[in-house]
Amino acid sequence: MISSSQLINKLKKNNVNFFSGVPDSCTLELSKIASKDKKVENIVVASEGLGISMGIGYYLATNKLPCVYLQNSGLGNATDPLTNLSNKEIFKIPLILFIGWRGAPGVKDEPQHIIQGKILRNTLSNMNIKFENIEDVKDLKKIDKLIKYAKTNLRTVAFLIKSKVLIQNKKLLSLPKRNLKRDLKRYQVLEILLKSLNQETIISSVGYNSREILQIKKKNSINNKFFPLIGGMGHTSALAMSYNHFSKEKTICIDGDGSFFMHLGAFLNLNQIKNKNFKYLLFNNESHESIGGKQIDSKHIKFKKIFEGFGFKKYIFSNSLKSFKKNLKIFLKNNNGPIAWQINIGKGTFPNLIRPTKSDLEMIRKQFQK
Ligand SMILES: Cc1ncc(C[n+]2csc(CCOP(=O)(O)OP(=O)(O)O)c2C)c(N)n1
Repeated sequence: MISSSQLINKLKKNNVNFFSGVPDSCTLELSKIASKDKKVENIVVASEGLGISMGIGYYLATNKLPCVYLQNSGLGNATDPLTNLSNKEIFKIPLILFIGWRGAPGVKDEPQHIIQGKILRNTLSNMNIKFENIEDVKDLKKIDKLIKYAKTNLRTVAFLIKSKVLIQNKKLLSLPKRNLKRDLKRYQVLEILLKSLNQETIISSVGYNSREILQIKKKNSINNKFFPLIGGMGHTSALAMSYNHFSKEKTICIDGDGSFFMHLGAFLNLNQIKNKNFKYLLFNNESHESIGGKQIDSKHIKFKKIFEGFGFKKYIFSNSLKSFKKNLKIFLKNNNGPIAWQINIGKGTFPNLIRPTKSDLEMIRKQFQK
């Protein structure tokens, strides 16, 4: 195990002062300490490919090595700029990658991480990216060596970080204060919403919302059709729009703000879908709560303008239980959509929140198309 301060000090000694990426449970501590450390800059981006682009921009401007962190599930998002832009065959831009290694062989993990975990090392080798596994303080030496290689050869290199390798720094735990002031909780809202449904189909995103829905459905025997995107972060809206278009069923798409921003371009096609019974519900907690609460810097964003700009016919907003209950009727009854509902929530989930098992997923899949 390594502390995030040991890691960032090692990187700073190698003159790495810029960080960017999408944090995950394995790399979160690096992102947190990089935000806290006044001597470095950290930009949390919406998608992993954008982290690579930020890194390339930084290198072009400063000639210094950038550090980009991501989970292996986000490597697909980063592949294009890594292979078609920064690669040694093209512009030879060296980047330091820290990749959260979920589903590493021999480590018990959730079903959605197994394949990516297994193929990660081969994928990196095929991309001509040298890598090292970092598990312990003694591995810090590998960082010096590989960074030297990156600098000399203008090559991207990667460090793989499994779950729980970076020790939690208790001082860096809390979410931003403004989130803590919000009373409304996602699970409160979901409990009322699910009990008020008629025949609506629910499609939900990576993060806490899908797990909470599964828990509420199990506890209350709610049988509405339900498809949780336990992988494919950011793809919820496109998948739900397509399902709504082809099935014509009343469809409620439930998304976290991290997932919403990751592939916001999905709403380009809202106009082609033209379904009046497409309902989009955004849980905005200004954070990636389910991976430890890293802040999403979105306080300045005008969500209403985004939704209206993309062509949603109606936008509603709630930040209290009272306004949630009032808007619930409008949301469910609306037949002249698409309608978007932004709900600002505070942090917090069920104690002992369940994680879907392989048999849950098989059951969900069967029930969805029966
Ligand atoms: C492509 C990809 N990148 C990163 C992750 C790691 N990850 C899982 S959930 C999550 C945060 C999701 O944030 P949000 O949608 O706001 O939901 P919340 O965590 O707040 O419930 C992240 C970054 C992932 N699963 N897939």
